[in-house]
Amino acid sequence: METVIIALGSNLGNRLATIRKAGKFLADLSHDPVKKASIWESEPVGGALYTFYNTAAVITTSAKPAHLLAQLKQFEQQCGRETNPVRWGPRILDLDIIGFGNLVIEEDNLIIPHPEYTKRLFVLLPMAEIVENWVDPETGANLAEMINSAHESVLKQTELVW
Ligand code: PH2
Ligand code: MG
Ligand code: MG
Repeated sequence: METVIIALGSNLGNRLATIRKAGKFLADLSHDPVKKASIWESEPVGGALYTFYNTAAVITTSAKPAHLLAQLKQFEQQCGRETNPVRWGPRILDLDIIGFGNLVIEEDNLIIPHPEYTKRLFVLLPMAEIVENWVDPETGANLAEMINSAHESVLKQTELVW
């Protein structure tokens, strides 16, 4: 059984309804109760448009990383995400594997830990609520260090329940 950190993002459609639906999906997937961070309202970073809801969750699973990735992708599509949008186009749902136990994987379509999360406050701040003691297995950096060196961005914690 491994502990897996998943980042969630939505900036298209009914964002709250989609994140709640994803919460049910993750609960079905997880062996143990899902740990959920707050929902953060977050200005788009990079080329993205429209304000996001971002959050993070911790699940436990005995699935292999590639299998879990396939399950997440399938659920994104089931929620209406288009398969071939422009890079960083608006998305109904984005589910990213951030960390998978202490694994380090570098394959063409699966890089763990997630290659960009270390600079993204919209991932790090939700993570800090639910996995305070996370240390990146590749770099050895802890969350406080990553948060201190992350890109500046505008985000605000909400009281929305999911
Ligand atoms: N995801 C991106 C690009 N930019 N910006 C915010 N605020 N939140 C995201 O989830 C996000 C983004 C690509 O996955
Ligand atoms: Mg993704
Ligand atoms: Mg993403």
